[in-house]
Amino acid sequence: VAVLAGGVGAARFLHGLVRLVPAADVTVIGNVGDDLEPYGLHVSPDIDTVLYTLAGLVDDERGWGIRGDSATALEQARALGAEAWFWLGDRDLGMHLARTERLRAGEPLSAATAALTHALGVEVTILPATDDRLRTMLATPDGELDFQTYYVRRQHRDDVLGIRFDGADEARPAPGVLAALAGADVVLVAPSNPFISIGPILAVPGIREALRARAARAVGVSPIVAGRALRGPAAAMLRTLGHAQTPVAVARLYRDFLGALVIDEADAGLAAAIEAEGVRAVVTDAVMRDADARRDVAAAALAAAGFAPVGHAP
Ligand code: FO1
Repeated sequence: VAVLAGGVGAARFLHGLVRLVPAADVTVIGNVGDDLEPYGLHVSPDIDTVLYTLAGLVDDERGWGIRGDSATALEQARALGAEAWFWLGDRDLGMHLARTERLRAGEPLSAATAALTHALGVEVTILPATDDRLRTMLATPDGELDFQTYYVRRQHRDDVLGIRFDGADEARPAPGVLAALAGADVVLVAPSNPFISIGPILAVPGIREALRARAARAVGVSPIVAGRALRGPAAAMLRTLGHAQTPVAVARLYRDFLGALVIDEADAGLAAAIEAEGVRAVVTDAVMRDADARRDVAAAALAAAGFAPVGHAP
């Protein structure tokens, strides 16, 4: 099973999926468009969110970072006059030190990610969409902002008028990405923001083409329920970018490679409009309230792909 994944929503979905499918049979293709280099350290927030969630380390309330982490280093930096608007816990900082050391030694991001995944005892394969530099840039009324300035520093309050993926044209899929997409029995698109989480993955030349080339079309899970995003600015972005704030817009954004879209019962009335886009609509309770709900949403996506889970560990 190959899964296109952003941050928190995707991580929770994957947490449900690995209760149904052996972790070793799952390959995540992760977003690197929100990566940043504070203090010269390479931070891959979406990949770390997936990693920490699957390792059982994540701070469940926030959805990112490590549960119970202290921030002594950051507080000291602030005391010494650093701005430090991007919150980095001490243990999380250790992750970025370990990653950056590998990158400085010449390892590609995919190799560093594999080593860190293994070190945390996570059996899922996590592939960054690309090893090359790709950064999400947002056009706003105040000018163009890099992703974390928009998202964290300015609390995603700016209207997003356009999106650009800096470096995407020259980026190549990381080793294993195209093979995973071609060879998977099932490709799933996690309930992530289509513009800023899945968009940067699809912007890597060759990835969208590989999805289109599959005989068994991908199955997505809508991140939009009842006109709202499960989390983050997806609904507002749909509006400011000229789309309806509904799963119909999600179906339209993915229609060239998507076979089915899992939507929430609250949106059952939109099924016909989704099917008019050429995408089958599968209605379920799609809100991941707790661990069982994560598993049930993953089960609905697998079933929509015609794949019966093997009844893995509870
Ligand atoms: N999100 C915030 O809202 N504020 C932060 O200071 C912040 C720090 C941070 C550090 C490491 C990490 O892995 C994630 C972090 N996030 C933070 C979350 C992250 O910026 C976003 O959730 C994703 O990039 C969007 O998918």
